[in-house]
Amino acid sequence: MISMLMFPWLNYANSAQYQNKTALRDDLQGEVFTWPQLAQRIEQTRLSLQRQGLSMGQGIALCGKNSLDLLCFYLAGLQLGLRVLGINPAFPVEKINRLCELNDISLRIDFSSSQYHCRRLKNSAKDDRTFTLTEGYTMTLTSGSTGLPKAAVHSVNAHLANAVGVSELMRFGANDSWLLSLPLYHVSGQGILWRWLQQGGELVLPQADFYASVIGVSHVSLVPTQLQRLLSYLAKHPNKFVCTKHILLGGSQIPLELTRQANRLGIQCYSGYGMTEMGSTVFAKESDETAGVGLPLKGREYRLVDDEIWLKGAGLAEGYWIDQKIRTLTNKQGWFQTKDKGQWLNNELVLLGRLDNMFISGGENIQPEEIENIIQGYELVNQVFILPRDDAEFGQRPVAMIQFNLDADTENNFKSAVEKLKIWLSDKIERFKQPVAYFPLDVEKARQEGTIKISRNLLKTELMTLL
Ligand code: 4YB
Repeated sequence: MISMLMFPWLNYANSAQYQNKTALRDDLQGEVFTWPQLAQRIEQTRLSLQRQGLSMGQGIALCGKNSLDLLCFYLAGLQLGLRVLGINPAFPVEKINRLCELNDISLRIDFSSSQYHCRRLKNSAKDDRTFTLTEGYTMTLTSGSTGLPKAAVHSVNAHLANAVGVSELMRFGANDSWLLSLPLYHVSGQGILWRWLQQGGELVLPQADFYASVIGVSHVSLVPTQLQRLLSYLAKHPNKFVCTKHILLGGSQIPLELTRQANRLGIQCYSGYGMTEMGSTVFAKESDETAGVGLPLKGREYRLVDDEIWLKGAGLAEGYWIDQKIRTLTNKQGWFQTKDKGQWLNNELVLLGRLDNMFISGGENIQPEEIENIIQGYELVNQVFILPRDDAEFGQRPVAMIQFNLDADTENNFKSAVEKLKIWLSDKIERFKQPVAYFPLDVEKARQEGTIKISRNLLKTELMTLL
């Protein structure tokens, strides 16, 4: 029997203090729910899953963008002791089917904006296997660079433990609201949900005009490109009232210029570093004038071993789901090796890039993120990626894919911006690190629908067509 104490929404629904308190505001549908109303809705979903014959240890896949229905299935599934896997609905059907097979999913639920559709999957009919699990788990697909992503398996307690440190740093409490601004099939969306549940605050599902919702809550999580868009939105609507007090950033390098601009508007930004396997944020600080990510949050531990960041503590997954079992993701000493390169500088962690992005040019190591960070400092640059291009003499050489901040992004403008950038860059990094060619980057095209970051592998494929 699973202890009900694990599920905060049941506690709030039964507590006198929370009877009339808003738990959730769905700005898309224009609905508001108190804790008892929300708990009732989750209970109905739990009963419908139970009627479908699902029991402890079995898997369900939720395939859709964020919605109240999807959120209820996520929580009801956990309450029933199921494994709950989120899938990006923009994935090709073949990939979705394969992921359901590999993760032993018995029921797939597809969500559209107004309804959902349940589909029993083949393996479930003869599936009496009990997976010898004793509680519900979330399964979150990692953003593995090649092949099919693995699912990291988290217990409810791991998510709740992760939530504590972030809420503490960002002063998020029962009287605050956090926008569900990132997808629940990604760990960044789940991080928001567990902070909300852990603190008993208010969760807001955004309206169609996303940035109007962003400025209507106290707390928001954004990836850096979304912050950039928020700043353009605010520049276009200077008279709008901005409630937003705290913005958590993460997922990729956070340009200082962005956090400076937001801070000038009275919005406190937080520079965070996290990942799927650790249940979202691990390090974070109030953004300041240095590019680091501060100290580990409460309950997390780190080590730097040969420049690689090793982590453990609050939020660590139980393991990956492989061959019908949870298999550990830590090394022999009990640490998760991140493949992120880091340095301890002036009492904080500074991220230097992914170890697996490094390449060799004429015998010298090139870490693409080092070059990107320097180029990002040039005021006309919106976003830049450095990729290796094969070269007969050097093995590989760096080339840049770049998006400038140009009013009219014509070919001529691009060429002249590159010429100016080359002059600016010439005394900022070693010769062998300077890109040997520049190509325009179309951020919208490069971003796979529904993913929160741009995939370097897709950019490499795109680059091949440009060479
Ligand atoms: C970074 C990085 C950084 C990650 N600089 N590389 O709640 C949050 O923490 C949150 C808030 C806003 C936006 C995103 C988040 C996240 O959860 C992000 C978590 C994430 O990106 N997970 S991931 O598994 O998809 O990728 C993890 C990898 O991303 C890390 O191993 C790093 O390589 C990279 N990364 N934060 C530079 N600040």
